[in-house]
Amino acid sequence: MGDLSHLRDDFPILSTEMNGHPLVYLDSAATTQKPVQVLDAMDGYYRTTNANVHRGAYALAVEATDAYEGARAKVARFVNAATPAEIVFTRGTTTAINAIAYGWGLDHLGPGDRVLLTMLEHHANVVPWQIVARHTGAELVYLPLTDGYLVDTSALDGLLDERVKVVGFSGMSNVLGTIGPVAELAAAARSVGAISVVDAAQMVPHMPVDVQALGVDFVAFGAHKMLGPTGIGALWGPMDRLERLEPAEGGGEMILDVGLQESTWADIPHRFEAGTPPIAEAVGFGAAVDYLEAVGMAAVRAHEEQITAYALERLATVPDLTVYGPSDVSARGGAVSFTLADIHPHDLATILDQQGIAVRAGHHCTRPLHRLLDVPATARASFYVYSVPGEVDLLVAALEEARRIFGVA
Ligand code: C6P
Repeated sequence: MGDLSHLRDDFPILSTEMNGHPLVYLDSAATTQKPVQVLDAMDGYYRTTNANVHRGAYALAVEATDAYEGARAKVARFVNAATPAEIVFTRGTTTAINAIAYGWGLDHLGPGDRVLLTMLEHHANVVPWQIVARHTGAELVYLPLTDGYLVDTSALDGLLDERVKVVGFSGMSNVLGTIGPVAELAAAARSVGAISVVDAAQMVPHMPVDVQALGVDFVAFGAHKMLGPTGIGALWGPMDRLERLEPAEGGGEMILDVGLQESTWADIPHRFEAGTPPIAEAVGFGAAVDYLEAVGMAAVRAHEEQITAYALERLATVPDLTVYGPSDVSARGGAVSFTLADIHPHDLATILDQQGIAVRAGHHCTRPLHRLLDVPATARASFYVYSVPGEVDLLVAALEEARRIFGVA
C-alpha cells in the first residue's frame, strides 16, 4: 500500500542530475514536477489545436475552445463541483483568493467588520485581505495554534461574533503540514453568517477533496502543485455564491455588453476570466487531473502518510534537529519543516544542494507563522507521488554531513 515508485518513470526530470548527483527533488510543496502525460498534452495542443477561445468562427478555434472547456469539466469532476461552470480558471491560488477578497470583500466589508484567519496562513491568504481591509475599514483577527501545531478552535469562543464576515483558512499548511479543521471552521462561519474561504493550494493536490461535502463557500487551488503547469489555478464556489461575487478584473471575454459608462457581465464562469486565458495550461491542468485520477487520490494520500511517517521517524534520529508540525501523520500532509542546531536554513539548503538535494529554505511566504515559531526561517522537505524512502535516507545522510561540516557538537 502506498508504493508509487513505478510512477517515477513518467517524470523525465527525476532522472537528471544536479551538481553532479542524481536529483533528489524534495520541494514539491513549492511546485511539483510534471509527468510526460502533461508535457505531451500541452505540446500536442500547441502543435495541433492552438487558437484563441470563445471567439473564432472557424473549426480550429472551436477545437481550442472545446479543449479549454473540456479541461474545466475535468477539474470540476476532480473536486466534485456540481457543474463545470462552478470552476473559474485563475492564474493560480493567489489570484483566486484575490478574486474573492476584491470581488466579495470590497462589496461586503465595512468599518468594524472582521476577517478571521488562522496563524497558519500563507501570505496569499493574508495580504489580499489586508489590502481590502485598508479599502473598507475592516480588520483582521487570527486564530492561534495549539502547542501541537493545530489550529486552536477553542479560541473561536473569544473571536467569533457577528462582526466576522469572512473566515479564511488553509486546508493544509505549506510549512507545518497541518490539515485545517475545515468542517469546524465552515460551521463556525455559517453560525455568524460569514463566508468561508479555503486556501486549498496544498490540500487539493494531496488528499481526496469533494468541494460540495466541505460545506464551505469558496475554495482556491492551483495546478502546478498537482503535476500541472504554472500559470493556472481554479476558484470554486457554488453557483449562488458566484452570482454574488463581483468580477475583480475587467476586459475582453468577460462582458455581455459594453457601453461608454457601464458594462454588463457574461455568464459565470466567463465573467471572472478577463482576457485571453491560459489555454495550453488548462489543457495541461486537465491532463494532470487525469493522471491523478488514474493513480487515485486515496492512494496519493496513503503514499503521503507513509513517506511522511518515514521522514519524521528518520529525521528524529538526527541530533539537534527540530521538526515543526504535528507528529501524527493523520493530522498532516507531507511538508516537513525543520531547523538544525543554529545552522541557518539557507546554509543548510546550500550544503544539501551540493549533494543534489533540493529543499526550500526561508519563511515559505508565512512570515506571521515563522514569528510565532520564533525562528526567522526553516528548511523544508516536501514530498509528492514520485517521492521514495531512499530520498529521505539521502536527506538524512546529508544532514549528518552538514552537522560535521558546521562542527555541531
Ligand atoms: N506555496 C511554497 O513553497 P501560488 O503561488 O499562487 O501558486 O500559491 C500560493 C500558495 C497559497 N497557499 C499555500 C498554502 C501555498 O503553499 C501557496 C504556495 C509555495 O510553499 C510557494 S510560496
